[in-house]
Amino acid sequence: MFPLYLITDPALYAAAGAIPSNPMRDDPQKLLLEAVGQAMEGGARLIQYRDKKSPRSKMYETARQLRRMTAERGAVLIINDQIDLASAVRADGVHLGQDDLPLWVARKILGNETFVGVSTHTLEEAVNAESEGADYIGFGPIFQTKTKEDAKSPVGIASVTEIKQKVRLPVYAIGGIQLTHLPKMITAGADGVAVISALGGDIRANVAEWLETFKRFGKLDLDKTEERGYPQFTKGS
Ligand code: TZP
Ligand code: MG
Repeated sequence: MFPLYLITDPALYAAAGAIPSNPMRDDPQKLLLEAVGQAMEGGARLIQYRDKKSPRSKMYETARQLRRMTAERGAVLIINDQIDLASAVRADGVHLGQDDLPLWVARKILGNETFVGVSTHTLEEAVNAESEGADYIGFGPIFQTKTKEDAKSPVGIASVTEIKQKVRLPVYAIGGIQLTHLPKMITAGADGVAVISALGGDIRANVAEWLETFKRFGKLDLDKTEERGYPQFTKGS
């Protein structure tokens, strides 16, 4: 799977929203779509739509737009929490927390061709996610994060290695991750990182820089990826 997993929390586009002359300033949905557009221009191809506050009717419209934009770029769209929304917009996947509907329900509704990811905080949760048939896990928070209100205590980088010794699923490290952490994250065994705030600001340039770093560490062959039309997104690869 693609090593950079971008999540659309407001912390991603806070900088754009703070510019008084920005005409989109008071419209979070527009800021979000603009941010994702810039991210994809920078090379992002794995996007999670995460929105904890908007009414579901608004979310549906935003998710539809994201589906259109991601499809145009051959990017993967994952919907956070909401299985029905993922189904409604034909997203590529859904991401479930420990308190969301059980994984088997997502499978029943979305089928086997749709990605189902699970947030995990412990080895036990990671092992369970694998045995229940998850396609990947998010694991963290690795470091302290201000982005998630109810974030649990940081687990540290070493726990990524522990998880990778016991679980074969792709592991996305999440929580407080900065560009400078990438080499250590990769060495620890993370298959990728899920990031919000550290990609904010000049999102296009930041994404491009993160991807270059992945490339340098052998985690992404941008040329080949482009040529092959992102085959790593097929399930089971
Ligand atoms: N889940 C665990 S930590 C986190 C989520 C959604 C927030 C990650 O955001 P940031 O800004 O990259 O720390
Ligand atoms: Mg969740």
